[in-house]
Amino acid sequence: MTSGPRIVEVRQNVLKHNDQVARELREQFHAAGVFVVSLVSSPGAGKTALLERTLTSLGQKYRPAALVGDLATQNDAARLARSRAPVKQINTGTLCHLEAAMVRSALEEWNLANLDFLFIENVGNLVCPSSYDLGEDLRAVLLSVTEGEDKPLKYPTIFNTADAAVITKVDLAEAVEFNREEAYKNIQAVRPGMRTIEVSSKSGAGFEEWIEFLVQQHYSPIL
Ligand SMILES: Nc1nc2c(ncn2[C@@H]2O[C@H](COP(=O)(O)OP(=O)(O)OP(=O)(O)O)[C@@H](O)[C@H]2O)c(=O)[nH]1
Ligand SMILES: [Mg+2]
Repeated sequence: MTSGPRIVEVRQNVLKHNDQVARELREQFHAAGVFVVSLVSSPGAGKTALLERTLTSLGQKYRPAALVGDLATQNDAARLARSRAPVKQINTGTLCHLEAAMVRSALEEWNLANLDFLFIENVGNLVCPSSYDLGEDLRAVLLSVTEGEDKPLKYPTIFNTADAAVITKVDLAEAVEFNREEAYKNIQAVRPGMRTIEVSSKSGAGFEEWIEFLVQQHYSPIL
C-alpha cells in the first residue's frame, strides 16, 4: 500500500477541523463587534512595520489589538507593544502557518468586546497560510517592492484567497526599479478587481488610504 491516500486524508481532516474552529471564531468576532484582519506575506515583506503604524494610528480613535505568529522569538510582539495596543505573540515551533485553534487559545484571556479591530500577523510564508481560515473578515496580502513583481503569478493561491493587496516599502521603489504596472497586472491576473493599496511604513505614505479602507470595511462595507 502506498502512503499517498492516508496523508491526503489526514490533511483533509486537519483542514475540516480548522474550518470548524474558524467558523466559531468568526461568530464570536461578529457578536463582539470586532473587525478582524489577517496579514500574509513572504518573510520580511513588512507586516510588523505596517502593523506598528496601523496600531498607533487606529489607536487614536479605536481599540485595536494584534496577535503575531512566528516560528520563534517574541521580537515582533515586543515591537508592536510599543504602540500600547494589546499584543500577543504566538510561536508555532516548526509550523509554517497559524491555525484557527492557535488564535482561539491566544484570545482566551481577552475580552473581545473591548476591541474594535484585531490584527493577526501570520507566519511569513506565501504557501502554508493560504489554506487556513482564521475567522478573519479581511485577509490582506503584502507584496514588497523589493521582492519582484511576479510573486502573484508564482504564488497564485495566497493572492487568490486574499481580499486586498498592500504593496509595501514604496519608498524603495525607485532604487529597486519596481515596475508598478507589471505588479498591478499580475495581481489583477490572479485576483481580478482586488483592491490594492501602496504604502511605506517608513515614510507613512499611503497610510491615510489604508486606515480609511480599514475603517470603511469595518463600519460601512460596500455590499
Ligand atoms: N525602507 C523600508 N523598509 C521597510 C518598510 N517596511 C519594513 N521595512 C524593513 O523591512 C524589514 C522587515 O520588516 P518587518 O516589518 O519585520 O517584516 P515582516 O513581514 O513582519 O517579517 P517577518 O515577520 O519576519 O515575516 C525590516 O528591516 C524593516 O525595517 C518600509 O516601508 N520601507
Ligand atoms: Mg513580522
